[in-house]
Amino acid sequence: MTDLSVTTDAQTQELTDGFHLVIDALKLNGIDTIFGLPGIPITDLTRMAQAAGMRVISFRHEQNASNAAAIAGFMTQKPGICLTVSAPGFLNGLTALANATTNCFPMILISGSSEREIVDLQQGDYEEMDQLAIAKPLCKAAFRVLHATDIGVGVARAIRAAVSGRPGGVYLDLPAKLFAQSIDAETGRKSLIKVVDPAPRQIPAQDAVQRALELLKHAKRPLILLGKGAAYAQADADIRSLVEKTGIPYLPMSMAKGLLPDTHAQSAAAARSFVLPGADVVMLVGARLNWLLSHGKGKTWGGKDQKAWGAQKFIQIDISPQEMDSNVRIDAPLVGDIGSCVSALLAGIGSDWAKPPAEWLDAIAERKNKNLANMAATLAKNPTPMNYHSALNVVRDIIKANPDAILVNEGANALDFTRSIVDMYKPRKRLDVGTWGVMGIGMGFSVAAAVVSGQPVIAIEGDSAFGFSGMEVETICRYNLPVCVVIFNNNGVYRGTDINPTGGPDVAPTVFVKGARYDKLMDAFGGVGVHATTPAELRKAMEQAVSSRKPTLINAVIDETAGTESGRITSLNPQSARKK
Ligand SMILES: Cc1ncc(C[n+]2csc(CCOP(=O)(O)OP(=O)(O)O)c2C)c(N)n1
Ligand SMILES: [Mg+2]
Repeated sequence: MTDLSVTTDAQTQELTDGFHLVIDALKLNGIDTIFGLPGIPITDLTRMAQAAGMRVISFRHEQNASNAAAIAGFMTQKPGICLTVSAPGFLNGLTALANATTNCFPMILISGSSEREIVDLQQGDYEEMDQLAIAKPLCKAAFRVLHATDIGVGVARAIRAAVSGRPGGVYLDLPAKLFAQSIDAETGRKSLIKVVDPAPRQIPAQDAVQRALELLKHAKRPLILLGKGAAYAQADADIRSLVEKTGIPYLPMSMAKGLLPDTHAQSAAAARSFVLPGADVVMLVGARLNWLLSHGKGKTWGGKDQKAWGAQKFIQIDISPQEMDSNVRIDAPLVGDIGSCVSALLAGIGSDWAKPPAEWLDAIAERKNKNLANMAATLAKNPTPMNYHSALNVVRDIIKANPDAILVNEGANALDFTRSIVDMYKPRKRLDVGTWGVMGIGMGFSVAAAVVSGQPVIAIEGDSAFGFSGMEVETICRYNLPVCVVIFNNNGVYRGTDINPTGGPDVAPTVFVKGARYDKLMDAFGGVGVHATTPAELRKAMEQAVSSRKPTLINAVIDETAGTESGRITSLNPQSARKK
């Protein structure tokens, strides 16, 4: 606790204030890092937090600070903190707060706000905005603190809301006046709350466990689907045991890659389009049946048309009871925290669990081996110019040699090819665009990943994707973070080949400056910039980046014709019936 003292004639009274109580409340709860961007009314808060021993990581744009807080929350199960100024700073942080909520990442966006009396009468204050009202529909919970004595409760409520149950984003509104409010230090100290058991376990009901086990036991073609909820849970050993003891093939969703090594014999990732329609019982572990899984129906799942359900039965493990039946019937809902659910299943399977029929496993292995062989042949090619495959063959080797490195990934083709080509070996090492497929997470995630883990970070970025947060390469250099950004530069969004059909001087909307040298951006801030046109150059530069831990940006030139519209999700583009 930091105290301020004032001497009056009568006595010396120890005082504290809003600034110090916010810092003390966060520290009391084990929060040691703030991602943010200073300005009125929170500049002094950032200084004082640093003076109080917190790590304060200052960004160039709040969206990136907010994305950093979100992914720090995912990696640590502690709410990541983003601190911004009022109205515009708050709004800049809001997209990532909403994205965090959608992805179930625990974070707290703390924004300073203007004077309530003026805001509420709409009298035109400096950066006037009713931030609480705007944040509410976009996050899991939103709170405002008006009195210094309520800071302890406000921070405690924000922490609980962020991490308990299904995690998500929380907004905490701190008006400017609050920071300077002085109160008696002892009163302040007593008002703080160290949150006990912020994310209580939620034990599944025994009958629900039995129902799930019954279904699984009688399955002829079972499949386990691991989502990023399973990765978040940090129940890695139990999840691996469950998969291995049951012998059931599994598919990892993007951010669940590495929960078991992608090279695991039971991974069915290379036979996805065979196992989804073919399975008779599917157990979802922290994965939702949203668009990323074609809503659990349609042709992907063996349905006869886009809306039709397949023949499979579903077991779903999720902390939120409302998730059940969201898209198709869930035959065995298993509601609880993933760690508790998985350990209850493990206890129930005993030691004489029969492995799935060989017919199913052999059929998967056959598809898988064929697809892996095709992939290996494609990766071995060395075309000029370099394409996604030949470049990713290098990235794949670098991650294999450095399994503790964290892979951040965004783009369209740059995302989809990386996800399918680059194997992950450890949990929570792949961080990407998540549920929304949002661009702009790249540098915020990279900074946070490096700060939180101390491990090298490799960011594979489409050239468009990078542009959303590119200025943070200065942040990476300023904090000297071991981040290697690789830009897959194909001169545009999806491809660099579109032309303006009118023949006018403007280039097509998807096309950027040709042959741009993103590596020079890194030079500007003292990092290492490399221009790579061949896999050999890319390999050398990546190896050096990882071993030197120097901030590095590699401009990897990719064939501008190689990508497809929207990567793998071309079919989501609406089509005009009119002839062009
Ligand atoms: C915030 C946001 N804006 C726009 C989009 C649409 N979008 C999807 S991928 C993408 C960029 C794809 O280009 P690039 O990153 O260069 O990857 P490439 O396919 O060229 O490898 C865009 C703009 C989005 N997903 N999110
Ligand atoms: Mg591109």
